[in-house]
Amino acid sequence: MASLRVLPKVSAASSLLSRQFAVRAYSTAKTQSLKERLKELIPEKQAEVKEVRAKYGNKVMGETTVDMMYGGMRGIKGLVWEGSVLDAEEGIRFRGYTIPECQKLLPAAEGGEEPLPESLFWLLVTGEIPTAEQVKALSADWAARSAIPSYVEDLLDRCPNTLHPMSQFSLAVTALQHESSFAKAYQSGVPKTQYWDYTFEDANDLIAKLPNIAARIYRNVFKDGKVPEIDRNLDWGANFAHLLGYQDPKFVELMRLYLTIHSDHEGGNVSAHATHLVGSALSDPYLSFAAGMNGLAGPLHGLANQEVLRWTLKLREQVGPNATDEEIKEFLWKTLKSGQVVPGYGHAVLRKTDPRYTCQREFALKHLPTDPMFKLVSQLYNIVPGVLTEHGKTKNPWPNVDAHSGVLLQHFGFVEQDFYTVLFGVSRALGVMNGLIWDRALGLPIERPKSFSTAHLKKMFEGK
Ligand code: CMX
Repeated sequence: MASLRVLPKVSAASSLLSRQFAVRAYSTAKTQSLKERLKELIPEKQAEVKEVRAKYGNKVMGETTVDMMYGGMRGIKGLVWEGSVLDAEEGIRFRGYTIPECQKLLPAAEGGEEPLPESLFWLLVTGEIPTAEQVKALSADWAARSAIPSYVEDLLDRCPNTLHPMSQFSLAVTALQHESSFAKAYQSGVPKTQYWDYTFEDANDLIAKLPNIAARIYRNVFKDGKVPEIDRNLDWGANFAHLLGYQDPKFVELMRLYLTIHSDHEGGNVSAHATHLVGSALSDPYLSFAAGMNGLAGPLHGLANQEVLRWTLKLREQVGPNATDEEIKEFLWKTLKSGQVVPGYGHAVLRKTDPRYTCQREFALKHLPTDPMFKLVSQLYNIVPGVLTEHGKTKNPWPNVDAHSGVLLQHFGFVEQDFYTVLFGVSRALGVMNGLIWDRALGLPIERPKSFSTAHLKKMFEGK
């Protein structure tokens, strides 16, 4: 496999053409597994990071103001995240690739068009576009790892149906910690240089098991409690759709797209940062992911996707199915004047329409252009930014990923809004598990930023 080392490096700056060359060149290593490839990449990356630290270690990245300290650390540059970078104007790039580029270059299922989430995971981990064969092998690997222990099944079966699906999800993942290879290896005293290996195993086990956990919650809370078997010949997204009870090939494609685009949004968002932070204490990947999911369950983050559909249905109920723009504006002002946020709009980093929104809109235009709720969401897209701008508070009046996802799901009969954030969580595992694998491969230390009290700040600056 030595020939692989001459492959061109894929970076945010490299052109689409060189990426296409990378795709062709890389296909010579068709049979190499993700772990084998990662094992080759780790020493290269370690050397690269060593060089970057030696050359630029004392460069200043920006200044921290007192406002930033009180303001959610917004804009403070304090994290390294290999999988993706978010540009305020353009949106997310996964290892340098935009969402449309991923849709074009990443392998799809046979007869499908949307990227397979497994292929996105490969890209996140390696920075390289996998071959169809490599993705197939990864799908088979995840299917083989997918079974969940009976104590996790029992735990979920005992949860009251009134316990929010995200709480059940977090509970099940925490319990699954019992299986952690990393925790066992740490206890047995494996050297730090091997941490990435056990983290990789846990990450893949966890990702593989999430469809079974999530589907069990869905079936218990909303259906008959019976979860079908994983089909070893199917990809991760198709299996997940089937476990949930949806066979329509268009829904399966939607699931693949959904699981791809919700995966990663650089390192500072609550779910990614929480996973990274907890992982930095060498808590194993299960405990770290559960922490991230508890953050995703907040209404300003992932829970917004359930809030959007709930709010949109309330809007339709109050103003009727064929509301005029004026009636919608009136409803929007009512929401804002009551002190609530308009869910699905605004973002801490983005200052334009989220490309994750745009690609879901394109899916809708292609597959459900006449759906009445999609028409309403489109009408909102034309109205909300103007109202939020007039309201004058939000720095970004444009829609984010959550403004669109619910309307696609409800079209296929998936109307149980309280479950939507679990779907987001299953996808987010791809991004944050990649983050943890690289954290351990690069030997990153425990996270410990400095804090001050208000009294101390006053003392520092009074009279200056
Ligand atoms: N509706 C009404 N007010 C909004 C708003 C919205 N959609 N978005 C922001 N604002 C308000 C904020 O609440 C804040 O008000 P206060 O000064 O009274 O506290 C003000 O505008 C400034 O906020 P901001 O700097 O523009 O936004 P933040 O970085 O603080 O917050 C976010 C970002 C996403 C939490 C916020 O835009 C929001 O609450 N949006 C609605 C919820 C949502 O869709 N969340 C999902 C985000 C994507 C995800 O993580 O999944």
